[in-house]
Amino acid sequence: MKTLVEKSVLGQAWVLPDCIDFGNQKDFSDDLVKKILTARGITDDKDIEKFLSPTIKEYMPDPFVLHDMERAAHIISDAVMQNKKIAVYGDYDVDGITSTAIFVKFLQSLDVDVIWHVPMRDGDAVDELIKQGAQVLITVDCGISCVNEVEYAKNHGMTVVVTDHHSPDNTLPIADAVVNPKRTDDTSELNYLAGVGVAFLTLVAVNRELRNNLSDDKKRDLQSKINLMDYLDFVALGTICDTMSLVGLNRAFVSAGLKVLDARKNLGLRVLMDVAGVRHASVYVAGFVLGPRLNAAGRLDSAKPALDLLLTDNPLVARALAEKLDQMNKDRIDIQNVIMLGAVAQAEKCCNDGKCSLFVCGDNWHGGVMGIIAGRLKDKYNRPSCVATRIDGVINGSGRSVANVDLGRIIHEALACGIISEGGGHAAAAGFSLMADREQDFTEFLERSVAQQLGENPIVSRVVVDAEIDASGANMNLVSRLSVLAPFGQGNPEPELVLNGAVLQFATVMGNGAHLRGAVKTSMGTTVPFVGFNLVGTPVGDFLLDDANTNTTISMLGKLKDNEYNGRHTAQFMLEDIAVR
Ligand SMILES: [Mn+2]
Repeated sequence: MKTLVEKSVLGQAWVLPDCIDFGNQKDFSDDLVKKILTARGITDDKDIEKFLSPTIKEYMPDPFVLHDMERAAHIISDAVMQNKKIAVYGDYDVDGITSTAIFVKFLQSLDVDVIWHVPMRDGDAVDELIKQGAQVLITVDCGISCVNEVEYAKNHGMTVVVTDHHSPDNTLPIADAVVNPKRTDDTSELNYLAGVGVAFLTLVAVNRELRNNLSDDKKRDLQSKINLMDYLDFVALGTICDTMSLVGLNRAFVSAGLKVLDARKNLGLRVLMDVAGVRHASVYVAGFVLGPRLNAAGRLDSAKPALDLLLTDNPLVARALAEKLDQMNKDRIDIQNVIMLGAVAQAEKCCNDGKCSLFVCGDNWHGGVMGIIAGRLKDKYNRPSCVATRIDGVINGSGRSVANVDLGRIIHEALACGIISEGGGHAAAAGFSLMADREQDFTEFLERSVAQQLGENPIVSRVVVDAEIDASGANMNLVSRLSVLAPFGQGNPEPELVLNGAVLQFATVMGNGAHLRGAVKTSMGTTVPFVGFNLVGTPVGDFLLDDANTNTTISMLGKLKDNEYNGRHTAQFMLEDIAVR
């Protein structure tokens, strides 16, 4: 890594992978894309070519590479052929409900007697499914750690197929088939899939099995009408909202799925897009417009209305559900904003006390927004942040961490020494619960552990830049050159650029007063317009809005976007930070 800027105006370090060096070149060669990919670890010419054409055809594996898939496909297709009653059991987030939806849709199109269940935030319901006479239980996006529930279902005569993508514990559930790419004995190398990706591959396997074995004319006829590609909008949605890395098969799912979403084939999603006021599908729309609305119900109460929306074919019902979810999302934002005020006040105090970790806790805060708030605090204060709610003597919370602190490890250690009563997670995110009288112990343990992991390294946020170029290169030509890297998202971020030699022309506050826009002049005499969201009130905003800085030469960090206005396309820079060099 080469350090471009040690300390930007926002106090960040800007670093560049060694293999990219465009310096102040005004016209960079065609291998810009190749260099960016190389820096991101895609080095082989063949892999680069494959990356640049993320088609299902190119990426689709044989689903039977997944451990236990053969058994799962057998059980499910047999159940279909023998007209058994099947229950689908999902989770309450977007990944869980999209997984449930594709399974239910598939089975319904085959005239199977299918029932489904998504949990409330608290509570379980295998019993309910048994009472309703289900003979086969299929779990999607969950089940791997439900050892007791699976055993219970088995003891009551059910055949159980678990499909999941969560890391297994030491003991696998005693299901008849357990499809999970994170099983230690799974060799598929598909452990980056979302729950819905695993569910989709299971359907591909079941579909193939049915095609080979169906004898009943009617069912064969029904099966022939199923086009699994129509489900890819759900697969894309679940994959994006579960923040899976958009690499490999996920990249293909998302590319193809966004096209299905854009074709507005699913009634529920189409109406939800209308209610939210968006026309076109994108990773952003899936992750930040549809996702929060579909998640809102599960966060506040039960995911049922969201799942109902995905499954309905009644336009009036769809409209009512979409409006309900939209309202629930507004309620969620209100709840979140109130809690955020309290959380920020506590966090400021931690920072003033010189702490390198944040633990904030409130009485009866809504548990459904703890993770979101922890993420916000982490971004705002650049410290590992835990946010928790205290209800009836018990504290439940979520944490989010910065790049150089493994929070999951800390939570596991806290569990091992009995400070917390439950907990788990990975480096960047974790969940935990403890008795209220251990709050002080946990706060101290967290601070000590974070300090230990940081050692001598102070917390400096570091931005990895994809390319440094002369500002004159920031034009539509570059936008279209970089667009071959899309779809962008988790694991495949939009290229982060540094524009050098930009001479500030003007900057002005826009919108509600939080954002600003302006323009710079380049060495070639061209102008590059920029916008900066939430920069007013930051050191960058102060610098740009100060008239004394007009005509200063700056380096700008951000992303170059296509800005369409009245049918005209121009390159616009989304400014995030600046440096004066
Ligand atoms: Mn999931």
